[in-house]
Amino acid sequence: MDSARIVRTSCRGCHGVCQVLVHLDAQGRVLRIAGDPESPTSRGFICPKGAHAARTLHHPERLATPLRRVGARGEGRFEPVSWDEALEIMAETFDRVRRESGPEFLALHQGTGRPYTEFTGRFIHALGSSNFVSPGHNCFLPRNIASALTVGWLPIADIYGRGGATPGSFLVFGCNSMETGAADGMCGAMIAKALRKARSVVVADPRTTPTAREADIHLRLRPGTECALALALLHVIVGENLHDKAFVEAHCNGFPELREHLIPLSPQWAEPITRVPAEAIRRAARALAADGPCAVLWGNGIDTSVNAFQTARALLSLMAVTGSLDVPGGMVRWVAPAGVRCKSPQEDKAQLGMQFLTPEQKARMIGAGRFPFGPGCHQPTFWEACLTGRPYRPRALWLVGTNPLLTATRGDVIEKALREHIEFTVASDLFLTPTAALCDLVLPAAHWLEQDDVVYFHKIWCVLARRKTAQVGQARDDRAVMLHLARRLGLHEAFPWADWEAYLAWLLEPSGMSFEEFADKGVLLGEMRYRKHETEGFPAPGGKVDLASRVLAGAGRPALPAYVEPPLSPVSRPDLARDYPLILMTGCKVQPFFHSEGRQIEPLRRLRPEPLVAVHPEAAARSGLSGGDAAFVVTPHGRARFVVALDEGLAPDVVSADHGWWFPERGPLDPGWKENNANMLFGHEHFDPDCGAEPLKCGLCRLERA
Ligand SMILES: Nc1nc2c(c(=O)[nH]1)N[C@H]1C(S)=C(S)[C@@H](COP(=O)(O)OP(=O)(O)OC[C@H]3O[C@@H](n4cnc5c(=O)[nH]c(N)nc54)[C@H](O)[C@@H]3O)O[C@H]1N2
Ligand SMILES: Nc1nc2c(c(=O)[nH]1)N[C@H]1C(S)=C(S)[C@@H](COP(=O)(O)OP(=O)(O)OC[C@H]3O[C@@H](n4cnc5c(=O)[nH]c(N)nc54)[C@H](O)[C@@H]3O)O[C@H]1N2
Ligand code: SF4
Ligand SMILES: [Mo]
Repeated sequence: MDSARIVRTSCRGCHGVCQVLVHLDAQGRVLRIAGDPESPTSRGFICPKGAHAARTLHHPERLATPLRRVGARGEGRFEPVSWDEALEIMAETFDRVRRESGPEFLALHQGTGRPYTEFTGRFIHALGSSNFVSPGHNCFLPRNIASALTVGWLPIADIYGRGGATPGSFLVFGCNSMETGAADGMCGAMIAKALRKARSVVVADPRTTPTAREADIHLRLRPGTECALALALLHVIVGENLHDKAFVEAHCNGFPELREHLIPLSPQWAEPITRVPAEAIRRAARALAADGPCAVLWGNGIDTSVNAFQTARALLSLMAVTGSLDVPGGMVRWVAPAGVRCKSPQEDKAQLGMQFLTPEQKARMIGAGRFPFGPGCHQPTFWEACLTGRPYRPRALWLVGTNPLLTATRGDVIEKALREHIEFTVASDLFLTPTAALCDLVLPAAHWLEQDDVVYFHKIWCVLARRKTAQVGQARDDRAVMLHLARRLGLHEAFPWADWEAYLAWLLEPSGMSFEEFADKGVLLGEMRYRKHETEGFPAPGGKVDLASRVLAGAGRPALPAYVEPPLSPVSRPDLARDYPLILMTGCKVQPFFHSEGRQIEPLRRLRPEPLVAVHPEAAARSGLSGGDAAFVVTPHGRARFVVALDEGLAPDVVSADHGWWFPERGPLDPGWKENNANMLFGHEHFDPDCGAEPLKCGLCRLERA
């Protein structure tokens, strides 16, 4: 297999930072994709999603042209149209809705953070609508917003140790990217490497993940009680005087209040709540403090909870009092490479184009004010409004890279809204997903192998180059489409760039590099500096780490992190627990798939052929089930079918079900998206009061033989 050419680029099969080598034949077809051993961010690592990316690129069912619906909604009949026609329809409709009803009747709903995020918020905000919808309330953004309010920037585990030291202790708290590949801009393999060097590794996870199995201490908590655990860890660190006094004195506001607040929140208090022995909490806290600087790896395990925001605040306090913020081997603040217009996380608001909204337009957002620290328009509130028309019903919706029938809760509400209630719907995707199949217009999006890009989305370590190596059909980069539409709709101030190439050139302009020169370099690293607070302070309210937050208090929320029992638990709802005795976690990520993606990619599907529910053998036996049996997971909201996978690493009353399942092989008319849909097992009743997160990893259920 001689390759004619090897292109160095970076993968976007997930949120990772893996640099890869794409081997092409003389005709320019992809022969093989391998990890790049010289990459400072991934050091040769590649996961199956990256290695098989060309299967997605060339998949026979990939969308190749824009499609316009010709039959009734959901009938699956489409005809190809040209890009010119598709863009004309969109521009005309968006303009008409904006003039007739007002810009808020336009909405944009994106999926997880992907390259399009650079323009999605900016586009809809520049139009004058604040209805920018995403899964961000359940993912990453609560941690981001809590960080901005507490520290002023997003702390990142210093796993590369660019200051000469990797973390001495790790607290892995509801994060499993070491197994799944990558998340939040961190390469799982590089984290695993740093974990092996640490003196102490503490894993807080209800499942016995491979990382938990190898950890020094595994705190196998009851799902949804992580805030209580974090507070008890803090209680020990502060109560036993293990905290960094000099740092706290110089750089924190509200420490005396925090100390006072923690007095009753002892390991003995936390033990019956979390089911973690008090002694294990004490040992963990002492190890984290003694072996620090302490790096925290946090993830969806804390996001998908009604305590998401408060847990993030508690963990930020832990980073602060252990003196781990912005020290080598601690939780560091990114230094962007000089000469590239890649903005820092603090400038996200500007990047999202918030400045283009008037206060009145902000107030017209669906669900405005419902969650004081929620990111953008709250996804479940948005879909309910589409159904009920309260406070109003959007008329035109653009779905960019999202499959909410499967990845959001209440797919039934979303289906009805798309079928019956929204006048004009557009989906941009690589495939005709169950969601796209209900839309009026479908746009073929470019795969990462089809993109030239300056990659800085997560703003963590580096800026990477992505190089276009292929073009299939008429697929287009989402951002090029947005640029084009923005110009047609007169959004020149927000989108001054003539085209995508002009935008990339603008990003690189201060460096004096052309895109080609940049792509040849492949990666730019900033000049890392630590302890920036010693000269600059912390850009949080009050100029120091804000342990007792007046901003939260001002919003009527607890100034100090507080634990709340999950709304659907054996403790809060013993009445329900009689019929639904098991605790349900959903959507722990698996390596072969990215949410609802990848089911049609044969080598990935072989790694996980069917939707699984992990069950402790005792619980399985009590429900009359064995491994490999088909079972329904039943909640008060619905039932979904899974195959039982026995797992002794779980507590006997905890089960964990896959999310995102549909069966592309059955065709677009009946891809089976309702049968195994973990997200239809939840209602729209329970949310984190700060950020609107949903308790997707702590519900109640029972198992029934299917
Ligand atoms: N292969 C692959 N990689 C991905 C993704 C994917 O779908 N597939 N998705 C990407 C996205 S969008 C994201 S946001 C990230 C998410 O990546 P992670 O943050 O790693 O998210 P999860 O795998 O959902 O959950 C992490 C861990 O939290 C644990 N957990 C569950 N409930 C609790 C709890 O109550 N308390 C605590 N402490 N822990 C709990 C779970 O058992 C799990 O091991 O991954 C990204 N990377
Ligand atoms: N029960 C449960 N549900 C969850 C979670 C959980 O833990 N439990 N996790 C949640 C999390 S963390 C997230 S982030 C959401 C993710 O929710 P989504 O982002 O909706 O999920 P995906 O299935 O990854 O992506 C949707 C579509 O994007 C398309 N796509 C991929 N790349 C591109 C691109 O560059 N452009 C365009 N236009 N399309 C593209 C894919 O083909 C796919 O059909 O799911 C959430 N859902
Ligand atoms: S971990 Fe993510 S970025 Fe890395 S190879 Fe896999 S899919 Fe690509
Ligand atoms: Mo996510």
